[in-house]
Formats: sequence, C-alpha cells, structure tokens
Amino acid sequence: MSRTLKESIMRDRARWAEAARNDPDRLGLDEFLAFTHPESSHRALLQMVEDLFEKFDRDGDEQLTEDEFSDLPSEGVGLDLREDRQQSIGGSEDRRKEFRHLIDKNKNGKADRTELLMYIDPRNPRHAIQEAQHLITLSDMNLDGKLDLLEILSKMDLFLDSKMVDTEKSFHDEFRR
Ligand SMILES: [Ca+2]
Ligand SMILES: [Ca+2]
Ligand SMILES: [Ca+2]
Repeated sequence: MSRTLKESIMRDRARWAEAARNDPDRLGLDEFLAFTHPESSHRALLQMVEDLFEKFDRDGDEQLTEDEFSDLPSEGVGLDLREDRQQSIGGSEDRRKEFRHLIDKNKNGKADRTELLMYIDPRNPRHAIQEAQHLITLSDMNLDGKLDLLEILSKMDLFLDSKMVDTEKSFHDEFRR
C-alpha cells in the first residue's frame, strides 16, 4: 500500500514540480492544495489569493498588513467624489475589523497565504483546506510550515488514510461497506 503512494508521487513528479513554484523541494499549504487537488475549484481559490496579493501587497512580501488590506485601490477616482469618499471611509473601517476578526487568526498583524485562503474559502472546500493544514501539521517534522517529499513519504499512512490523496480508495471503501 505504501509503495502505491510513493509510486504515484514519483509518477506525479511533474505535478509536484508544477505545484512547488516557490521552492522545488517543499510545498506550502497553497501548493499542497494545488498538488492534491489539481483539477478542482482550489485553483480558483488560489488564484483569488494571488489576486489579493496583486492588489494589496504593496511591498511584495506576500503578506498583507492591516494597512495594506484596508487601503482600497483608488479605482473610483473618476466617480462622484463625495459619495466615493464616504464609502471608502466606511469601507476601510469595515475592512480593518474584517482583517482583525476574520483574517488575522494568529494575531501577528499580517495575513499570509494560509489565512487568506481560510478567509476566502467558500464553504465547500473548507474541509480540504483544513485537512491539508492538518496533514501539514502532523507531517511537518522540521517545522518549516511546508512539506517536502521525505516528510510526505515518512507519513504515508496518514496520506493514504486521507480521502484527499486517495479518492479512488475512499470511493471503493464506500462501496464495500
Ligand atoms: Ca505586504
Ligand atoms: Ca497572521
Ligand atoms: Ca517541513
């Protein structure tokens, strides 16, 4: 059984390489999702995070501070200024609250990819994201917040039990019961 996953990871090396954009040897949460769900709606979620960074991450450190997040891009400049200003004042306050209460879960004043993913996550993929995070927490032996191939391979049982990785197996299990 464990050989199956190893073989499938090896076979999927190309998929791994495509998912591990930042560091070819390690997958962060977002990349791990892309690896385990290459086909699903997670691509759209990950794209939304990228878009958020593109829009708001002014210093390009791939984290959003409260200021970055609440500073709405000045796109409405040509519109009715008075109404626009009122809206953006209220909007910016709302966004600060949103940031503090809903996004920055670990209260370090910054929103990273994981926090943004959890935030925009529309009901449906929540389990996958939580499970991915759970798997990373359990398997991340050197505590760098990412999974490398060795870490995945050494915890293969976990991944095999996970419906995430082996959908075919869980499909068959359900049929057997
Ligand atoms: Ca930033
Ligand atoms: Ca944070
Ligand atoms: Ca690690």
